Amino acid sequence: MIQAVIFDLDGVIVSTDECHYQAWKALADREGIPFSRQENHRLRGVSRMESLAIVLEKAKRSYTDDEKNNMAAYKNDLYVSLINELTPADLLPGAQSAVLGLRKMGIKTAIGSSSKNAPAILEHLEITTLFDAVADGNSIKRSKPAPDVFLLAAKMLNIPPEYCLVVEDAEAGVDAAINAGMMCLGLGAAQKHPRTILGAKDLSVLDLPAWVALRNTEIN
Ligand code: B16
Ligand code: MG
Repeated sequence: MIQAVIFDLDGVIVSTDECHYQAWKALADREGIPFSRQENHRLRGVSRMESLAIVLEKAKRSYTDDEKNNMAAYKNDLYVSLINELTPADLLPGAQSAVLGLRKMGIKTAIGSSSKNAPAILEHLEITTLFDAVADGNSIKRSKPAPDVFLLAAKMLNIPPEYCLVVEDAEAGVDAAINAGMMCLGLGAAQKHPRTILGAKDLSVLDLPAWVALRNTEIN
């Protein structure tokens, strides 16, 4: 039985990839470190400081903790100025109708995101009230692929992990869902991940509420 669906935010509900890329790229350029869109893919679903460590892999020198904290703050200031421009028009295809359809069926909905900016992003998209719980980077110590953010979402919803379906677009996120003992739907780059129960390009090519309803009928 699926009683709750936990949505990753970046790459599932909204694409903030380009905003992350522009902000990391500005930092990398300032420091004279090579950084490409391809490398940016490795940052999907991982925390801010872990992302910085990946950006610094190609740096010519090592940095102190103070310097690293300053660099992360510089990147985040730029990123926040970019996400401040988000509007409901930036919702990814099919995302909002999937959430609304599930809620109509009585399925609980939550966000499980590594981002500390998740609450602000939801506000800009005007969808905060569509979720029964928001678990994000502000409330966890270990980010994906650790299961923490999804386990926290399940706890906030009061639903056991085995009754939760996670929707994810990143390898680290699929691994986090499986590590949490949950089912996982893989989107985009994660659609062919071998540990997903189902894969799709995005939420517009799949009737998620209908799929959940059918699966729950089969299980009963
Ligand atoms: P912040 P998700 C993740 O969001 C992003 O995919 C990842 O690129 C980012 O580094 C991470 O949030 C932390 O974001 O710097 O805003 O705290 O995919 O888990 O929704
Ligand atoms: Mg993501």
